[in-house]
Amino acid sequence: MKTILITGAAGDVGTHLRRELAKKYRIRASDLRSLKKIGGETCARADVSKMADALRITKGVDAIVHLGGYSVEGPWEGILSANIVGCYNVFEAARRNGVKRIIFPTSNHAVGFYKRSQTIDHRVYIKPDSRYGVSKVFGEALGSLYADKYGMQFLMIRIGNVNPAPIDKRRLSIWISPRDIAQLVTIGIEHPEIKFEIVYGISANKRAWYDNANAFRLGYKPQDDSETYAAEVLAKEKRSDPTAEIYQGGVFCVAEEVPNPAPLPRKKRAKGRKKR
Ligand code: 15L
Repeated sequence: MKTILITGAAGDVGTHLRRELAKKYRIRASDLRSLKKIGGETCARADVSKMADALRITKGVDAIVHLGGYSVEGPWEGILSANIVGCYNVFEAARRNGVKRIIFPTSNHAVGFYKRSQTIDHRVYIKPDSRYGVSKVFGEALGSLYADKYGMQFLMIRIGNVNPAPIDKRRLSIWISPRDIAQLVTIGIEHPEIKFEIVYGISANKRAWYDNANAFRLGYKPQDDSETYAAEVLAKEKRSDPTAEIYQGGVFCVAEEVPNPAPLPRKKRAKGRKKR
């Protein structure tokens, strides 16, 4: 059985994945925050903005799902340390520890300034909609470098929104169910021919604005479609900013800060703010 490190394991996506993958893999769950053990997994508290922590948790694993980081638009200091320094540390620690396979959940916000009227595939030029989106592009670029220069293998999943059900109109286009994201991550761990691939992390949504041909080529067969929830979601939809309505990234295209669903522990947050 393969041992898989999941960073940022206490977050929503991490928690869904740990549940979905618990029977398939030996999971090492890691986070800055304290973790409640799921099944037979092992837990490791770590701050990946410190190289020593990144080296410790990446030792002896077969693959890494690097979810850890700032997951929305917010202050630059937080994004810099969690998503730029943290991402570098995890990829570099993996290289030094001989871990070849990394699944990097990048984001729809790496290309959020494409219009909703457009259908885009994995080859489009990046159009980040936020500092957060830029940090995801950094992860994609770093993965590309480590694939070409060091022969490491990366599946970049530009995730839409992972949730048991879609929560609004924009998410009807970019929603992915927990079992579908688990399927994509499994492809990232198991597919024998991955060197560097970008796919979109969405279910089989009728309203998708991505052409996810690259994921299908790698064997992805999504089980869910947000359309099942469309009537209910649209009935509750509130008006949002007209600019946000035009672009795929929605409110990330106009906001300086989006509420963080996974805030840092208080001590770290205060440190980030002071330097602003
Ligand atoms: C993301 O990249 C975030 O990590 C997640 O929290 C959601 O905000 C999602 O995008 C989204 O666009 O809904």
